[in-house]
Amino acid sequence: MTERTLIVVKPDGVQRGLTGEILARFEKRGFKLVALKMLTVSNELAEAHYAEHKEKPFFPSLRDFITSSPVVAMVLEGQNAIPLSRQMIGATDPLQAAPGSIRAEYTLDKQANLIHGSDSPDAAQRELRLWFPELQG
Ligand code: IDP
Ligand code: MG
Repeated sequence: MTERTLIVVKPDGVQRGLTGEILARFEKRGFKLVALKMLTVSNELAEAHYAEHKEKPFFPSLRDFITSSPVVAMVLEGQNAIPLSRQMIGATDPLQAAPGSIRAEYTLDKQANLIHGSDSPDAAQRELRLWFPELQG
């Protein structure tokens, strides 16, 4: 099934110069790049995007992190794009991130973990509306 997913290279990934490398992994895998933009996340977008985490103890720190400097957001398309990209990204817990996954290759931090990817079709639809309203229609 062809799916679209939202991928965001977080501030740490952009600052460390890993945007191209991360995008290249998805391109080489066979995903189609549908849209791409660099932006600084507002508090409003951070709170809407991470609404499910609003009550978590780490939320204030997460909001400060994601709004701290520019990110690169992209829409990727491909067969099973949502679960496949999550597999390529690796688990949130650094100790659980599969060897070879993006997080396992480039980070050991649970918060500054380089990349966001939608985790379900519902999340992808919600996040794509939020980040790329210009694509809807
Ligand atoms: P995900 O990005 O793998 O889907 P989520 O559990 O949805 O992980 O959490 C969203 C983001 O919040 C994570 O990618 C990470 O940046 C941050 N985060 C999650 N759990 C923690 C934590 O326990 N401490 C600090 N930051 C966290
Ligand atoms: Mg998540």
